[in-house]
Amino acid sequence: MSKIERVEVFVASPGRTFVTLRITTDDGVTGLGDATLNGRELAVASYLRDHLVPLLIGKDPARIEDMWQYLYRGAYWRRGPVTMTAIAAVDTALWDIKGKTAGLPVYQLLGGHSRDGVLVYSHASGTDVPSLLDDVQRYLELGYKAVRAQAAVPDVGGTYGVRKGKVYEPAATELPDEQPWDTEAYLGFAPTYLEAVRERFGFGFHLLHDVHHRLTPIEAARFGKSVEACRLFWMEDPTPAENQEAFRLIRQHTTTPIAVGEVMNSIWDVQHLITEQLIDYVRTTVVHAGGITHLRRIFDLAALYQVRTGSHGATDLSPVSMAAAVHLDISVPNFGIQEHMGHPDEAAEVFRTGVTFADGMLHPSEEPGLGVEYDEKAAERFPYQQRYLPVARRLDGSVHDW
Ligand code: EZ4
Ligand code: CO
Repeated sequence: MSKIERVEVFVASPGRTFVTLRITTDDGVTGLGDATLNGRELAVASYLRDHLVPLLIGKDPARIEDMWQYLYRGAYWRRGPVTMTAIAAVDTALWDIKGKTAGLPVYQLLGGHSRDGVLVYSHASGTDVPSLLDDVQRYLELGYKAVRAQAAVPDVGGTYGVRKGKVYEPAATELPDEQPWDTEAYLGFAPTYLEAVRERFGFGFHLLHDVHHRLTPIEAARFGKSVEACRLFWMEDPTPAENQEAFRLIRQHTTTPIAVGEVMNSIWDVQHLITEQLIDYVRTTVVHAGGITHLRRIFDLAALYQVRTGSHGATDLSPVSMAAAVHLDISVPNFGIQEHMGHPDEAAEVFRTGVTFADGMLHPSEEPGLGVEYDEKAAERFPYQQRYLPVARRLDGSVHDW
């Protein structure tokens, strides 16, 4: 039996912050896990360094399921983003090790190909409608078969999802940027630019939109109804999902498909959304929902209820997470779509990934394990930088869901 000999936690900011776990066995096999929780990175790094590393040393890296149960049940305290991201990092690293030990890419351990490639969507945005349309055109020319569209609400600003640099990065300031929010202005404007996109480019590609938790259930119902003619692939996070029951009301009013789950961390957080068929796509991820082991459990539950997968894949999910996502996406029967935003250029100096993009799809590496390498020497050139996600305030100054 091989043993876990060394466990390292790296925190670096190559263009943005990533927390990376590396587990090394006594026979020299290494595995990587992503532990990045945007804006709360050091809490997960501490959970790993201070609480999990001592539990891992000397353990059998082959017992992935047992390790998951040990870390989850053994904590006594359950769920939550910090715990589940830390467990995810360990789980992902152990799958990487198992693949390398078996000489197989991780997707082969998960049952092999269920499809030829992983359909992805990218993010088009604009400060106004013409610049959004130019951006949609750019992504279609790059070969994307699915595009998310977001534009800044005129005169209000603060709209979610509008890119400033090369890659959309909401965690861009040392302390939270406080941004204004006006629901009525958004509800009046957003349908008009989604219609403009369909008018200009037609229906030969999938169009998505992220509401980013900003609406009440009845407002979300109104929004979904008002964009039905655009035939969206989905409207994402129309209302905050702590109250899963809230989605029943939205469902009763609109046929616009619904995607939820990027901030959810466990099967229990999405249980009723899935079993009561209140959503169409579940967006939980490897990194924030307990690793490959737990995410596969969520996806299997979803399959029973004709809910498909649509995992989060923003810049704050490292190349390690993205590789793990692609291995899972290519193998599960109920895959829907995968978000794909890419990373700042500096990230490529630290992470070498075998994931490739062609014809609107991602393809996993054929290397054993996840197919990602971490260059810790290069990472030293990018010391940790404190960054927070923004906070939204309504026009009367009260805090809103960002
Ligand atoms: O705001 O990942 O669909 N994608 C998103 C993201 C999230 C960030 C938060 O860290 O909503 O851009
Ligand atoms: Co989102």
